[in-house]
Amino acid sequence: MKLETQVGIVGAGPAGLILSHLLHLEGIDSVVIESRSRQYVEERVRAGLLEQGTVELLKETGAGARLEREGLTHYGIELRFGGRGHRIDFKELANRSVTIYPQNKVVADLFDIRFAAKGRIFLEAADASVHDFGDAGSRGPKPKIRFVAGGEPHELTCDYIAGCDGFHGICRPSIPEGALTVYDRIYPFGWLGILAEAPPSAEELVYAYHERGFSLLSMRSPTISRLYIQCEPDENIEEWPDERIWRELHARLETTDGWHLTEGPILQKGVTGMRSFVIEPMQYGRMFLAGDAAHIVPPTGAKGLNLAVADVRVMADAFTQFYKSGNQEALDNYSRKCLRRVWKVQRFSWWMTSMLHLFHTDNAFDQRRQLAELDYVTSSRAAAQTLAENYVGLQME
Ligand code: RFL
Ligand code: PHB
Repeated sequence: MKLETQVGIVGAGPAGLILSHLLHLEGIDSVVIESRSRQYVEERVRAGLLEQGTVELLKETGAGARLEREGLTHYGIELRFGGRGHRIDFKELANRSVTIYPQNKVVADLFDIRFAAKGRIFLEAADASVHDFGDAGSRGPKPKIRFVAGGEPHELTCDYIAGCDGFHGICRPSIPEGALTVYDRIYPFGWLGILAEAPPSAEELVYAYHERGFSLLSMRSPTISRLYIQCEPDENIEEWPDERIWRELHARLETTDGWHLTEGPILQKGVTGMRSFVIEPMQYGRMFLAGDAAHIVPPTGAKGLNLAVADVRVMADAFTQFYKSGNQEALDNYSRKCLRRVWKVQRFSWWMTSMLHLFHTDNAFDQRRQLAELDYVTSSRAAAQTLAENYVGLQME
């Protein structure tokens, strides 16, 4: 079947869905192609924390009704080390907040909105491939996205392709080798994450440094906790029965003032590797990459989803300018504009990761240095403010 649209979007994660929603509000047509089922995408447990700017965007564009009801607004986090907690007060230091609201709900809300607006989304689309998107110097003819849906081959002709297909997608690898520069760092550890049916044991998130390794207490709702522990990058989850996970969490989160970690049935568990990754530029001919397709951050700064949203905001503005006036300047500047934020967020995510995790290559000197850094961050207003303004989200340019 032959189809046409203005912007062909590969991937219905947060980046692809928010982009199609923003374009729709500007009267720009798009088609989204997603390899998974709606149920799979809506049940995938991933991010949990939204910056205030992300929350405001969703609310201002009519995608925030459930978020307004169910999101948990937080005005700080706790850094815990040496058996004691130290609060970083976002309200006082940055006059902003963050919101706990799970990524799968963000995605579910956007599916509802796009389908209600008769948005075209092809789910369970197999064998997607991208063609004729030009090269670095010229835009060339109209690009095409080919895919198979409902057992039938489809060809979508569009003006532009938005590669929102995540780290393992097909868009980035379709750009000829040598056209992109890759900046990459793989960390020598991973996170073992659980979802537990237990009321969160703290009101705000707790990032804990411990000689046994990092741990994080987060949440999804007033009845569901989300907890992580630093583990080996290739940790075998089979070797982690529930009791072992709880034992490790108790040890790493323990305080000297009798704080208590509430346990509950573990609903889900998994291991994630950690890396920092950026490609430059984030565009090639008529193809623009956004979100995890273009960059990955380690999750310690809670930035991946928020960065994906920042990218598609810039992209939607650039398309709007182009379709309103024919002016391509904003499209030409897409990558440059995004990368300024991307690198600042990379720096912050790397810094949080380096400060809070145990590195096997480190010695006692490095551990003392990490503790001194935590002491500094929690006792100097200037240092705490630096953490706060990055954590709540840098302002959009
Ligand atoms: P996604 O979400 O990976 O969506 C890409 C979509 O593209 C589809 N796709 C294809 N479709 C068609 N054809 C193909 N060939 C395709 N290949 C792939 C996929 O099925 C998918 O639906 O990328 P997007 O939209 O860029 O969004 C990025 C975020 O998902 C990611 O950065 C965050 O989850 C990262 N992250 C966090 N981010 C935050 O902002 N705050 C957090 O608290 C936070 N915590 C986390 C996280 C990521 C984690 N993991 C599991 C990596 C915690 C964890 C544990
Ligand atoms: C989460 O709730 O999943 C979460 C929160 C903060 C992070 C990472 C993950 O830094």
